[in-house]
Amino acid sequence: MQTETPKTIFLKDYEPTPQAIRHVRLLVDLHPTATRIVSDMQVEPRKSAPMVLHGEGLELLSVTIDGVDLADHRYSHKNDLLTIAEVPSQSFTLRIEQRCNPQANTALSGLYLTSGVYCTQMEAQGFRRFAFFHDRPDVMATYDVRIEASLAVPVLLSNGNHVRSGKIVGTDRHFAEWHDPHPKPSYLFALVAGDLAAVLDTFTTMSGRKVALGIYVEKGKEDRCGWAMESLKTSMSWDETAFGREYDLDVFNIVAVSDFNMGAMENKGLNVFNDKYILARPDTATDTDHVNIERIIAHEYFHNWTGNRITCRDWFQLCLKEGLTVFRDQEFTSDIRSRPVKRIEDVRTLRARQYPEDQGPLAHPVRPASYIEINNFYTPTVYEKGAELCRMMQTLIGKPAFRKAMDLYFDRHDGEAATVEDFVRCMADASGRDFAQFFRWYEQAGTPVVEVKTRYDAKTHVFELTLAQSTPPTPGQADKLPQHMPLALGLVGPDGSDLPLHLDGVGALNTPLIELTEATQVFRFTDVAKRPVLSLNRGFSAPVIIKGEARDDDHLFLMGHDSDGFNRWEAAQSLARDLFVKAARALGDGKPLPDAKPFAQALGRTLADPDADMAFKALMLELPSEAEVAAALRTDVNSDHVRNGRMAIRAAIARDLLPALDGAMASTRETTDYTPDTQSTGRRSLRYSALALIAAADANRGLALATVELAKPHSMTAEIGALSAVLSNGDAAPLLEQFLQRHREDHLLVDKWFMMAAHVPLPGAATRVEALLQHPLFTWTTPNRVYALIGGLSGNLAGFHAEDGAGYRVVADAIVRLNSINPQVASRMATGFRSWRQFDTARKAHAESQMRRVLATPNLSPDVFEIITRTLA
Ligand code: 0A1
Ligand code: ZN
Repeated sequence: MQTETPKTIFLKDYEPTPQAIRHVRLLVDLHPTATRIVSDMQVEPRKSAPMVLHGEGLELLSVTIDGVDLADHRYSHKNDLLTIAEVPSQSFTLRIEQRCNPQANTALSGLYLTSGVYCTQMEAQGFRRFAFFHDRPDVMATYDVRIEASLAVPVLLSNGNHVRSGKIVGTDRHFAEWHDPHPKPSYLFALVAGDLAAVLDTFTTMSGRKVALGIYVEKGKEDRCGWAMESLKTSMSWDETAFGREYDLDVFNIVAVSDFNMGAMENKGLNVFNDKYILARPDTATDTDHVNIERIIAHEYFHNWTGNRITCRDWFQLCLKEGLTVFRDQEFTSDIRSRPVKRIEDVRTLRARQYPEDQGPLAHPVRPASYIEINNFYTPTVYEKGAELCRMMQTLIGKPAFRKAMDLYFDRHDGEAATVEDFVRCMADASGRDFAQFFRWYEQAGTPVVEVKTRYDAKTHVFELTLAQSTPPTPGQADKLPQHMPLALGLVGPDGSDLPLHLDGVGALNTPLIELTEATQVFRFTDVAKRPVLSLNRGFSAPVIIKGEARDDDHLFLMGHDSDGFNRWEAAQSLARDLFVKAARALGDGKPLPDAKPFAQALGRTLADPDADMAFKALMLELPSEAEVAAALRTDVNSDHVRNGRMAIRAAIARDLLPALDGAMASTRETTDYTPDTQSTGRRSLRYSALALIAAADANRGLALATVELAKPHSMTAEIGALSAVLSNGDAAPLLEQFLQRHREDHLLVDKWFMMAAHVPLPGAATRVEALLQHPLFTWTTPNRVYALIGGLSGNLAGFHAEDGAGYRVVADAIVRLNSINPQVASRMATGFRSWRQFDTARKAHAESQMRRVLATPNLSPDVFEIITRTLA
């Protein structure tokens, strides 16, 4: 049982530290179990007050001020704080000597050892597990670092520019020194040391400076770094063109490690990556992996300006760097790949990850007002919804003004720890627009709902659009104020073309956009010659839920005719979601399933459309997920009905489409060598979406086709595509086993195997996962493996939400186990419970009792405590 309730931190309590730390000199003497760190800090008092430094799990060896050792009574060390009661009133040097144990660090926060490599992860609050410090983002210092290590650890890296290295005479040790001239917060500090291979390259910046690029990986993996290196160079030149941002050090290094809690980390000049987002070869990584690598390399690189040069004043401002950097990486992918496809994919991610958060017990504003454990706030809301807010501001002021606002932001705040207010003020100042109401998006949680009513008067040719917005209550926020929403729209005429937009009181709309600011607002369009079909929220211009009166035939019409590709896809999604919802209800009520024929026919027309590209067709074939269907049902959900209903409708659609699907398979045969370009990626995604539907229509044919693909796979995309297509077929088990035997030496492919095994949509998933926990290749200390197997189970709707509660029990057991190994991983697994209240009474009771069991665990981490208490509240 939790002995003390962990402390809540509030945004309103922000205060700067009484002392600034301007420069840090570090000596890091590496040893697997006892690394000694001597830090010399140049301290500048701001006012007279004790100096209280963070420090967690550290052995304190000595404290010195200006060369004088402090006697014990002049400082106290308790509750992870080091308090020096009296410090000089003028600038002074504080030297602290401390020790930590990298080998024992399974939490992977601070300095840890992974496969013989020393590695740090300091965000958000890992630096305090390495050295006593004002471990918060508004304390920015320049750093000089000297690393000493055994000669068996040849590569010694830190942030900034390399100064010198050499042997330490008379020992079997050596050193390297690094200097980072850019002031940075402690969370951006990094150190890596190990016997690593380097892949080197260079990049010349727009002003002609040559930057040395290095990717460091486990020896033998050098041939898997080409794509990451190419992506890095593409990112560097894109940021110059799109945002005028140039790189600012002589070196840019990336290290790939296999034990990492998150995807990657933007440490200044020394990014550290989960190796799943670096290593790629056509036969080891799928198209999705390639695109993710490109995207995440870009994301971390873009942080150099949005996050590093301008950082966050406090952790409540996390979206300032994360939302903005996601927005920037989304724009990057849109520019170098396909903008419409990227938009659809981003909205799918938002709906799959952020909407369930925003509509459940873990809902929080993009800028939260309080937290217990900041690591719990690296969420889809902060990242993905945060990016949507940047996008809406760009939509409201237009691209040129947005670029001006960004330039102003970089000019005004370079070298500072800024706030969301600072950022939005730049938007307002550069555009002359008022963002006061818009700011509510940062402070109000929940997904707004916009109810649509339309009326067409054939006599006056007026089309009247009434929009009513509301945001449901979320934890701690019962009442919501209206938001400021940009809504792109079109009125589609009977021939499928967009009609001109004349808005009453405004005139012709140059940009097809309206702004909803009131709770209810009426927009009257004049000179509308024929009854149009409304296409609202084009391009998903606002992250809301549109509830309309639109009829199925309007959706079918838009699916075939909307000039906005996003809304063609959206219309198809709505129709399919509706069918799945009706099917789940029908199974509950013992009624016949709805007729999917009209939808299947419309989908057939899309497949036959010579103007639609293959990636778009593939997206049209990806029907809404079980989780989306459960969310649409809202309460009393029976996950078996959701799965079975969806499967039955999908099979019916697929049967109607069989000739078209065969055609898609025939036209997407692999003929050339693998390249991860947009066209080839689109072709392969169509191929494996088609194969999955063929398998849904005819299990044996699907299995036969997959077997052929797998006999001599063309690429990892083909292997994973073929295997995923037949997972629901019990007879596919040998194919899955064959995949493991082929790839058991490759840890990233073993992760894929665990994930697929957890996703098998057949009854008994929890029991199978429980058995796999005993598999010789399963390990609790590697986050990727846990995310694959345990995360895989919570992503398996009917498996996790099984009626007998077995799914909840297996995940709860895992959380308890992980709590003492790695609290961040444990709490991420705990978020799997976030939608528990949507389910029926029996399931809810099981979920609740498992969460209560977790809550009663001795020494429960604040991470898990916070997630479970909020989920149960
Ligand atoms: N800032 C990184 C993600 C990251 C966040 C937290 C971490 O440890 C708790 C690690 C990495 C990014 O946005 O890529
Ligand atoms: Zn980030």
